[in-house]
Amino acid sequence: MIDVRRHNAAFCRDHFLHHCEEQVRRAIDSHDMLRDGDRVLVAVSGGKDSLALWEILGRLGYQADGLYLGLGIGDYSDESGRYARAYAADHGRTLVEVDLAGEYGYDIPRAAHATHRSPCGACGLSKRHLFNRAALEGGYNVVATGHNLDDEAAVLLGNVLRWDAAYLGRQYPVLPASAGFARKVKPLVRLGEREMAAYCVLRGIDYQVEECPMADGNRHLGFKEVLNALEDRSPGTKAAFLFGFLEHGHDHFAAAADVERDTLAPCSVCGSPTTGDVCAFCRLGERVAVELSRKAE
Ligand code: Q46
Ligand code: ZN
Repeated sequence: MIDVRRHNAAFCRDHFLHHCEEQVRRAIDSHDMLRDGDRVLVAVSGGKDSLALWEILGRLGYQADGLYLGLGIGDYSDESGRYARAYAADHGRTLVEVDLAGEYGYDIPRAAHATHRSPCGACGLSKRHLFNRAALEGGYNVVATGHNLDDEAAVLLGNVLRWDAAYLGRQYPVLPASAGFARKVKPLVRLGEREMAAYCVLRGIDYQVEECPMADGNRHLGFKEVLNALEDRSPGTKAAFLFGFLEHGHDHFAAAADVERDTLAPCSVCGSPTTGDVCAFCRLGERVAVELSRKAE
């Protein structure tokens, strides 16, 4: 059915499905991501990675509910929400929903416009904040996201090109819980994008195939292209880059992330941990509100 060049292997349907589930099990075990009794909230976008993750966690016997964030990115968001809801309904799973516009008065296109930031900047910080908040408020102690090997290698390349020590210190498949933060885990780090798409197709999971229309300014797409070109010439490069860093490089940067964590204090508006007085999410909301009221005058 499918070859995976970095493993120098070709799989039939059943062995491929087993391979994917086994890679997730190994990622969870080797990084001690999940334990008995954990309440897991899976960040579900309606795309292949998050739906495959939700499916595999269920098959591995973990209790995991989904969280869908309505980002308000036009038809793309409407359709993504439909895939997430359909999966939950068909599989009898609980999907928690948070709607950015309904609950905070703005969506991602408006936030990007009002703040003159790239949509992905506003979107990324909103997602991180709202996933964590929804987990804590819902009594979940773990947030699981569908970041795969390609995503993580691309983020690593970006962080290395800037030698961003604090980001490198935080780039790890599991971030332990700390004051105001649920544990964060990335159980798909051992699986590539193409494997996740194939997994969904073979399991009959319908997912949002369209890319987000606001992804144009997303730097990670460029990093992915570069890594794909390298991978094409020399299969296994991406995995060697990421896993080499996790094994040999990450520890050297962990102290930089610790220093940053030690400076965190509750946001004066929402109480989430932040390095400033008001957290980035609340500042974003304030700027959008000011801009929208200015326009209304
Ligand atoms: S949803 Fe948001 Fe992504 Fe769209 S605006 Fe960018 S970050 S590309 S994963
Ligand atoms: Zn805040």
